[in-house]
Amino acid sequence: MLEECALPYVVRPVDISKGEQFGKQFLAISPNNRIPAIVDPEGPGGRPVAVFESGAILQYLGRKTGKFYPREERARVAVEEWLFWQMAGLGPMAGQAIHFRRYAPAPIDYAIARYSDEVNRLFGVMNVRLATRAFLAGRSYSIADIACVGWVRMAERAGQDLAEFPNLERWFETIRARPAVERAFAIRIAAASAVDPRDPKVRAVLFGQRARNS
Ligand SMILES: N[C@@H](CCC(=O)N[C@@H](CS)C(=O)NCC(=O)O)C(=O)O
Repeated sequence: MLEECALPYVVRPVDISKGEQFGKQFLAISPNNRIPAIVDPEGPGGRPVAVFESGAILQYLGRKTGKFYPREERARVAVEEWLFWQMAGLGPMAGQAIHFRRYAPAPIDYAIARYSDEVNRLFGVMNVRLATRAFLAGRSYSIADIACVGWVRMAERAGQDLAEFPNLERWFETIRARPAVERAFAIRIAAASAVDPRDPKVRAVLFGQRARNS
């Protein structure tokens, strides 16, 4: 979204494998100890604003720039349906599918099937939707597509073959070819590529998290 809107930005990596997401400074920005989060130094009223949760970030940037988030109510509600559909469905389910397929200490067939099937179903929902529309919310590319594309890119890891979903595949290829998306996909963050969720030290930070009361 930052690339699409040609907004100036600086990437500040948070190494979640080392527990940097629990740092006081980061928690003040993102109290759920998750990336992504942004700080806009020129927020509302000219004062800085911090935003966490990718859907909220996309809506914020869409409102700020007037891009990829239509103002007209009928168009906006369609964008929001698919944005929330990702936040509540595709993102969490694909995340679990990848976890149980790649990171569980021992394979649990039931969990692998449950989450892989659900991603398969969700891909099917997109595939049907995209049979008659160029993009998820309709004719125009929007923050809903931006929210979903990263997960479709991980199809294989989530146990899916895009060839099974021709409309979704066409949508993915169209979006992937956008120069801003190419630039964004090309960003390599050294810390992120070094994360190995099989490393016991990393596992101790990332998995089995329970409530922290301060
Ligand atoms: N619903 C959140 C999900 C964010 C999320 O799960 N981020 C993961 C990395 S992809 C994270 O920061 N994990 C850190 C941790 O588990 O401590 C969003 O869309 O922003």
